[in-house]
Amino acid sequence: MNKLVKFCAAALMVSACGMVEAAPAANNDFVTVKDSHFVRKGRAYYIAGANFWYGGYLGAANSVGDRARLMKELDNMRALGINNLRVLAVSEKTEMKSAVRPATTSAPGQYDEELLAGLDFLMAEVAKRDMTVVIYLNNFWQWSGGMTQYLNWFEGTPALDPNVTKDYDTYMQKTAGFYRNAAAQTEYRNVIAKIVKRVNTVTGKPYSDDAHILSWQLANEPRPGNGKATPEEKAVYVKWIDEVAGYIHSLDKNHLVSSGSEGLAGSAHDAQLYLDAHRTKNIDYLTYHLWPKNWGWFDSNNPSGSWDNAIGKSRDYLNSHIELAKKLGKPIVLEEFGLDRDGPSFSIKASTRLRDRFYREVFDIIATRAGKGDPIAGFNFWAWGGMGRAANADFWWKPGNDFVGDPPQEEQGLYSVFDSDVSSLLLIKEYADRLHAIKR
Ligand code: IFL
Repeated sequence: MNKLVKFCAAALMVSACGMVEAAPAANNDFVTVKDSHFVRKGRAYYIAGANFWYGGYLGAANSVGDRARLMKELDNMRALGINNLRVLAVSEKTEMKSAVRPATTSAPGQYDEELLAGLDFLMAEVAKRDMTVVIYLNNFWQWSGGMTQYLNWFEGTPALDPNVTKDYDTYMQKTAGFYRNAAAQTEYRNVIAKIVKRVNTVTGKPYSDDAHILSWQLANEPRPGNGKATPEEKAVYVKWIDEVAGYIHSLDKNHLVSSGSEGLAGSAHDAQLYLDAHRTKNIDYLTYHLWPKNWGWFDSNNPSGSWDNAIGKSRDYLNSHIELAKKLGKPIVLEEFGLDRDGPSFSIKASTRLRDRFYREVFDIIATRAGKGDPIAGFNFWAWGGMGRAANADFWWKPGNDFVGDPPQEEQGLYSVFDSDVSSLLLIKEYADRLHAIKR
């Protein structure tokens, strides 16, 4: 407890001292890519980031949001050295139970301006703390409505909730139909234009002039289909990434554009496909995600029996993607990874020994390779739970409950890092400091 109090006091001091007011962006305030690395304000820029999908929701002025909490979360993250957030921009209203509600888009062309202003508030507060944000504009998964909901609108097919059907292969194969549906693509581009060309209602600044946006991201974890995607499906996916990224660049010359891909695990384990999808000049850097338990490498009911396998495969995954980035001469960001609490348990009272061990392995590879000059630009752990707490005995989110790092398709507490997880927070701070100290 003593350690926690000391940590929090130190954290608050750093955040209070470090606050800066939003100022007009100078040209070199934008994150750019030079020689396979990020540069900002004339210096190497490494990301020690968090996933914070609900940041815009917390920013809403109505009862959906909690601005006081949002400001405290940002202060606490900044005090840990977290300098980047990965945030959801929009959500689509759906009947699916495991999706967040309310949604920013209630039907094609109908947008909830009050909720969208939450993203404005978030961006205004991020600017005061000089952090940067990756903003994703769609979701391959159902927890924000996403591509399956677009298909419901424009194809009339039911939005598929794989939490209910339990059939992920069919879900992925059908959801990839989104890339081929012309009407869905038109509405998706309308939404992109609405966000990218938006003028922040809090600061009065156009988003396209906001140097605190690191990149626009096409979607969370877009996949070409399932593990058996056909050559045609792969070609459609590559073309979609190129064209949508090009469209975003045509609207906004200042910001980077990224895909949101998981890497090989989200590319039917086809390295050529992953390279082809990220080769285009319209994609400025590569992304990848690492999920040992989701991918069956780690069994949290048999941690000692599966640990070596999980860590061996994770190391290979981390390193091999850095080699792929080298081939394309672009930076790469590990923008999601996580492991569950000991037990396994969703309870905030459960220890996080295994997670911390896993985080250290991941951080160590990233910091070591970044230190050597390899094109790994940093990480976003999944996900910041902060002050949020699960309200229900079964850990499932219901409207009105706190938002945490785990979206509503998973139990709250599965992968979230809470503000009471002192050992994890200290670890994040240790490696954030290491990354920020790298000079080039
Ligand atoms: O919550 C999940 C999220 O949809 C994602 N990737 C994996 C997370 C944890 O399962 O993008």
